[in-house]
Amino acid sequence: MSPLRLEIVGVFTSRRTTAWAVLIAAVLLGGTLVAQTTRPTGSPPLPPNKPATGEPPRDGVDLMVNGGFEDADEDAENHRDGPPHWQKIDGLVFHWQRDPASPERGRVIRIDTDVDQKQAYSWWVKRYLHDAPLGDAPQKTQTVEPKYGTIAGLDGGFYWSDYIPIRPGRAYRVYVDAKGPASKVFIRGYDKELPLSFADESPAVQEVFREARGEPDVDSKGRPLKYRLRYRYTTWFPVGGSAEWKTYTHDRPRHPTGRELTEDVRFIRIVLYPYWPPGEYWYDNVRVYEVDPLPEGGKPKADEADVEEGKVIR
Ligand SMILES: [Ca+2]
Repeated sequence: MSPLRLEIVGVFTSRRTTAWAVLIAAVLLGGTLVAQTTRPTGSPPLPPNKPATGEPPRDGVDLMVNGGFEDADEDAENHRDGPPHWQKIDGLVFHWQRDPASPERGRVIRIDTDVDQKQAYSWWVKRYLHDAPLGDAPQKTQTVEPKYGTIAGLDGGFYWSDYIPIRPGRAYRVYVDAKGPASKVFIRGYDKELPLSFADESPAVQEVFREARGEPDVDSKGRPLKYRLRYRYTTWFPVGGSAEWKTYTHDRPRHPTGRELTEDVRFIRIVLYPYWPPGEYWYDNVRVYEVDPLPEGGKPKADEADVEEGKVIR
């Protein structure tokens, strides 16, 4: 291995500098794929993928709860300041509001990835570890070009649903209304309902939370503690890329229990995932429908490997 290659690999070992590593690799290799990474799974950069639009079935049963974000959280301590069945919002990166350009939509989710990661992490410790009220959310600081230190360049603006029960042997189709730059929607599968918390699938944020709690970062034998991802199935589809609201879906239904190693998946969560470029991404009407499985189940065709189903991540 050449010294240059070693240097790239070394940079990659730090989770919080993944974007830098991608940038360095892209520059060194003459590539232009800085924005096309799939950071949640640590996958290599992906080629652009054209979002597909489509309308949901008229007679289908929507399995998503509060996918239109109209309900307010009734939990007293949350002061009705967010949509139930979804990740608690922070008022800095994640906003629950109306779209002034489309008031008929009611409440929607706006995710701002043009937020400095350090500012977001500092606020997330207060908001999610110490229950700071939403009203204390800071005004975002001015981000600096080329903005690689933003949520857009590092973590991405992950926004997770709660669990949605699914049935063995069935397939699923997800529809999402989106406006803004292109982004991704992930479908992640679980075999049981593990406790949920903010950023529960984000090792870098968990590392920050652990430090904030004063917990050690090594085990009793001095080995670095690793935060394990918990989902067993993942797939995604592209949405957005328009200044107008559109309804997006995917060409093939997805089969969370269709492969040998993921057949015990019984719950899915939906993840709205905008990242690069830094900016504002809007979402509404997330819908999940059970549909008939394809004869070949979850086995992807070779040319669809970038949206492969049932990828086992542990
Ligand atoms: Ca709505």
